Amino acid sequence: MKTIFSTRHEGHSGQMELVAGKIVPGFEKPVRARYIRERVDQVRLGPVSEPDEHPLDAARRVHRDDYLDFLPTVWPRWTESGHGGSAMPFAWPTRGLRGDVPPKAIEAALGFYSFDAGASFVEGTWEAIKSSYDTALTAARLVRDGERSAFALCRPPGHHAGSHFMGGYCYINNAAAAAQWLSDNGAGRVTILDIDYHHGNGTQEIFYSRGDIQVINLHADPLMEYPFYLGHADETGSGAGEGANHNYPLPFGTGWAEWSMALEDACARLARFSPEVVVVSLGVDTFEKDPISRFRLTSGDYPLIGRRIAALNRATLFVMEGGYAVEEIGINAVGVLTGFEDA
Ligand code: OKP
Ligand code: ZN
Repeated sequence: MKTIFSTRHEGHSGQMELVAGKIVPGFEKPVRARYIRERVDQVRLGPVSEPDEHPLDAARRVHRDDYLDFLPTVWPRWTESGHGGSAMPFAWPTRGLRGDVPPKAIEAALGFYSFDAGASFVEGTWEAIKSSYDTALTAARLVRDGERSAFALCRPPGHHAGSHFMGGYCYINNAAAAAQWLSDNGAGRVTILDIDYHHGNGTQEIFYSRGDIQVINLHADPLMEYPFYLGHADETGSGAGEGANHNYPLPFGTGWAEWSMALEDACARLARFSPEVVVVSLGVDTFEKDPISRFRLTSGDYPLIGRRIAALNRATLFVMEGGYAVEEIGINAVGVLTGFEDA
């Protein structure tokens, strides 16, 4: 399997995040991608190459223009306003406020285009966002051109980013843009199978009323876990998308026995939809030692996931999402891919 990877993510570093009342260094840090890259070499998964630059056209198919135009302006405007540290929102146009008037002040515009304080900016953030998007699109093209599979080693992740909002370490929704690009370039029906620990609320929002792109999510129950406000079992799509969205909310402590049963049901649903391409939002924060998550998958489980996905027998694009146990992140993420290859 070919891997697409760029070191241009590294400038997105040292950004801060708010955890339980304290501002702390972000869990989503450069070493995550570096360790996965190293593991790809260790197990000789296949060649690793740099992404090509892609225009934002595919991103514009899944995000609003004003949102995409906003992202590269954040850091320059933040510094021009005399601010340092990390650019981070603190006020949101929620119930009872106006959500239709974009504020001019950068501190406020950040809140207008986000749903939480979890997607902050430093100087290198836009370059990292763009390289992550380029990585997804370049790997998508490999699949379009006939590869059975490809690995987009994206950082930052994307699945919490919606049509006009960032959040949860995510800015551009890489998997959504890749799925849309594949669909626009001959793939027809596409399924996004999101196996990250957290619900992919952005991906769900983007495709919720569409019947051509199926979205399936396995994740911690939003009654207890981030992102809290989406990801329930009764969210099945709307209009033309009715029946094309499916959520598997699972309790804290879920291990392989229960998780793999949900995956089995998800795979049956996927097979009934019969997509030409599967885009896997690959998070390995389901791992027992993940510092921010509460599932109990073990390193030995990840190759089994890959094997099950391979049995779907469809062209498959893996797009990296979460995973914060950095010591084992390479073993776990690449374990899915070797499991797929060995099947
Ligand atoms: C991104 B992805 C930690 C707070 C959680 C946001 C988590 C974003 C996860 N105590 N903050 O889905 O892996
Ligand atoms: Zn996650």
